[in-house]
Amino acid sequence: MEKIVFATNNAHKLAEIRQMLGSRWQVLSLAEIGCHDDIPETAETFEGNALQKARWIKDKYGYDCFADDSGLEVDALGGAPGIHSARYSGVHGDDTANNEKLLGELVGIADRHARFRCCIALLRGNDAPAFFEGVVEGEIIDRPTGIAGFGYDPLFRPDGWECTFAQAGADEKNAVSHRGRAVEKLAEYLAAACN
Ligand code: ITT
Repeated sequence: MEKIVFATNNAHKLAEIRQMLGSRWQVLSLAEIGCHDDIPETAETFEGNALQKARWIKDKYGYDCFADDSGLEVDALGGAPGIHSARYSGVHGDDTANNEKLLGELVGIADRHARFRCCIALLRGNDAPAFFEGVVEGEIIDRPTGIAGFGYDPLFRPDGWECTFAQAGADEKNAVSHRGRAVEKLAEYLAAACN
């Protein structure tokens, strides 16, 4: 099985990606390649940040690699938190505080429309970088509901669903999610590139 590194420090993302790609690819974590770096994310776009993370690993460790930069875009907030989703409340990765801040910003606002966006950047061999994007539209509900998933999942109800991502099973989420859609494109690309 071909090995590829997924450049993330987010254990939830790693679990989702392995569930989706694990039967076809040996997805290595950063810990498994001995990387404990705080990888910089200083770009202004999802694409730029995804490429920055993948480039860090490829240049420093030499592995074929992909990275995911993702986040929530809320229309009534002009697309915030966007690329700042992981640290919206000021503390990186504090999901509870991020959700509280989001609900606070939306008090009294009727338009709850939002989307998750995921951009994957792939660096393979000496090829130019390849990018894969996935989006899922939905709305922000009034209070956190459900305990599965991570991040803003307890507040996000996809269009056409009765429940949030945090009330769904992993397979159900992956089938429609921003990450699931981007990974589907990545998997197709890798399958074609390896034939
Ligand atoms: P890495 O950079 O190490 O991959 P990270 O969590 O910092 O991990 P991002 O910079 O891409 O990753 O920020 C993504 C944030 O967007 C994440 O922390 C959540 O707050 C939110 N997010 C992304 N995908 C999500 C999902 O599927 N469900 C809920 N929230 C999500």
